[in-house]
Amino acid sequence: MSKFGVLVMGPAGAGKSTFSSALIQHCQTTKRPCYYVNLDPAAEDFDFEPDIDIKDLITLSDVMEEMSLGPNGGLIYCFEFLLENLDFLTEPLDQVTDEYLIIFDMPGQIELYTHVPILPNLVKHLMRGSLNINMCAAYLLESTFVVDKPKFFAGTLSAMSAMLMLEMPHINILSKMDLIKGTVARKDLKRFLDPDPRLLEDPRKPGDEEDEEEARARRDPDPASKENVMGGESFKRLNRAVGQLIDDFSMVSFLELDVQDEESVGAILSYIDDAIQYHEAQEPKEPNDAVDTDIGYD
Ligand SMILES: Nc1nc2c(ncn2[C@@H]2O[C@H](COP(=O)(O)OP(=O)(O)O)[C@@H](O)[C@H]2O)c(=O)[nH]1
Ligand SMILES: [Mg+2]
Repeated sequence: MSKFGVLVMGPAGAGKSTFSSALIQHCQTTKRPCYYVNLDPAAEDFDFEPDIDIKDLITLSDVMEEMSLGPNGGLIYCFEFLLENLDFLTEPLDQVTDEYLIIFDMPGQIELYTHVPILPNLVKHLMRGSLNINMCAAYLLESTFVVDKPKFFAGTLSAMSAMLMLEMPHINILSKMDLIKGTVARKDLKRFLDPDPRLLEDPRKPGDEEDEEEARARRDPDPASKENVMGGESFKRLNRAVGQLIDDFSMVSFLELDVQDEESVGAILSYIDDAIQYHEAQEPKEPNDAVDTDIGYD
């Protein structure tokens, strides 16, 4: 029997827990059972009580205090501890049947998604071990990043790094769309949803007047000053190369999410379902065939 799940990832504050709650709410409305796993050892408040909470195994505050670690080192320690105690996840998840959508709500420390092999090992255990969960990654990035292009591209690179590292079906989501509604024109937004590598380049055409930053750079000959570094030709070349890299892979595009909008949540869930092939695995059921278990949300 297969199981089905989604790994909700992304930087701190991107809206992962809010999206997880919206998914649970949507599943309840559509009478679909789901199972909520909190893997953020620092998360305190939940709209829905987790079925599994990593804090019952280990908490970030205890680790930071007892091991004298900071929040990033502490988080890595928590995940290393989880990997040594995988029964904590395996035993309860073993009971979850194929009707359920298992939602893993992840922490936001970027280290987890970029250069340590902890997450790939965890994913391998969940997907390829005895649990055999069909999983998809949902990587959230805040839509407000589109007003700060370097920030947006940095976020896009971290999404890409997670994609390459995890080797699992992956969708990218631009969250908190309500915050930019009416402030960013549709055609400008399109260049972010399907990132345009030229976005990072200087938008001015030759012959345009120099802007304030460039004028400052010209007046200040210090090669190490921020303006000179940011406005320099090599920095522009680097930006161009980053844009080109994202374009060459042509793997990164974003879906829009407005958690307040039931339709938007439902649309994202359809993409997740396609990626994990949820519907193909469901037996045709009688309309009143309720799921007969007492776990999770149904
Ligand atoms: N306006 C707006 N705020 C949001 C949205 N999603 C999350 N937030 C807020 O962003 C903050 C971080 O959200 P949270 O879900 O805890 O982020 P996480 O750290 O990625 O789990 C909270 O204050 C949320 O209320 C959204 O869609 N719109
Ligand atoms: Mg959270």
